[in-house]
Amino acid sequence: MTRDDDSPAGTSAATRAGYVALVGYPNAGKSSLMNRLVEQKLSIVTPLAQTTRERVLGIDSRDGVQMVFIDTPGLVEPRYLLHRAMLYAATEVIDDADVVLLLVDAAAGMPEFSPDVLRLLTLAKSLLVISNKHDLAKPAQLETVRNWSRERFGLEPWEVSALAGTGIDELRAEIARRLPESPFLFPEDDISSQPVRFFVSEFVREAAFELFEKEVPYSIAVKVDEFRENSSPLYIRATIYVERPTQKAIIIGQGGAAIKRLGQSARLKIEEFVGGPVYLDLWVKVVPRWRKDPLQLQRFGFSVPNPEKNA
Ligand SMILES: Nc1nc2c(ncn2[C@@H]2O[C@H](COP(=O)(O)OP(=O)(O)OP(=O)(O)O)[C@@H](O)[C@H]2O)c(=O)[nH]1
Ligand SMILES: [Mg+2]
Repeated sequence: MTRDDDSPAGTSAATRAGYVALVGYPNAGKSSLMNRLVEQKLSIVTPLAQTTRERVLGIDSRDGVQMVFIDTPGLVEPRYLLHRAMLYAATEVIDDADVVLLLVDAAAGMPEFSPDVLRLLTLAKSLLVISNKHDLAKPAQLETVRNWSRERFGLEPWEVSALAGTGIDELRAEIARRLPESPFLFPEDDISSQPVRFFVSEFVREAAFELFEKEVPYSIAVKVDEFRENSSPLYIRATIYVERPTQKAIIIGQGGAAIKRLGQSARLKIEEFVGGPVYLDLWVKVVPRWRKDPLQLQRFGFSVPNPEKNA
């Protein structure tokens, strides 16, 4: 996938490039910060925790520096197999990243990471603690994050607001300084390595988070079944999987009213992303307990660690 402007980005001798992981508790603002850093709505954002379930890759190439951001699911205490897959997706990148951004929601309590996660973080090649939601946090809360960051990691946190956009340019410059000299890892016009159909399914999930309550959005997985690239409007057929017939009934609504609203909302998000008209054909199917089923999770594209131990 490529970006539609053609900003000049140097690919000459002294370019820098590398992977930058965004990790932290659910709801800390990881996806918001990545969208800010790449200046594009790539990763879905909602007020609810555990929105991001898989890694989302966003690429920013400018001024001879290519940053390949990896947004991750929150570092959760796993309660079922989907959580284990999410935690795996988040921790696996810490090891490989050139720079790890550890996000903390400064307006909330300090995170308590498991010893395994803490060890991974302290072994990161280059770690930055990011105190996010600066706009929301009280001075005493910001001080708490500073003390926490000094005690745990011996680091001064970077104070930013992903929502207001403050501190972002300074942070980007600091990340650039920490990346190794390297040729670009992706073509400089690319904004992600993930296919458009991945982002389509994410925008359907984001719309579902905005329309439905309680466990319903968490019970949803979305798979694009058909994507007619050359049609106009762009034709997309997708299936929404839920765990129970009652959830299916909620998503469809009285006389199909709810799924119509969901389709309209998701279509607008997808149209903004692809920059053209879209025909979105949504279907709903029940797959009992898919969040606990290793085969289903793999079918939906999750990497499941040791599935036989968790069935
Ligand atoms: N006030 C304020 N809100 C923010 C800021 N950054 C993010 N938020 C809000 O915090 C909520 C969570 O943001 P996300 O970007 O989805 O957080 P996340 O860490 O990706 O969450 P998960 O994917 O669930 O782990 C959303 O309602 C955001 O609008 C910030 O700097 N200030
Ligand atoms: Mg997220």
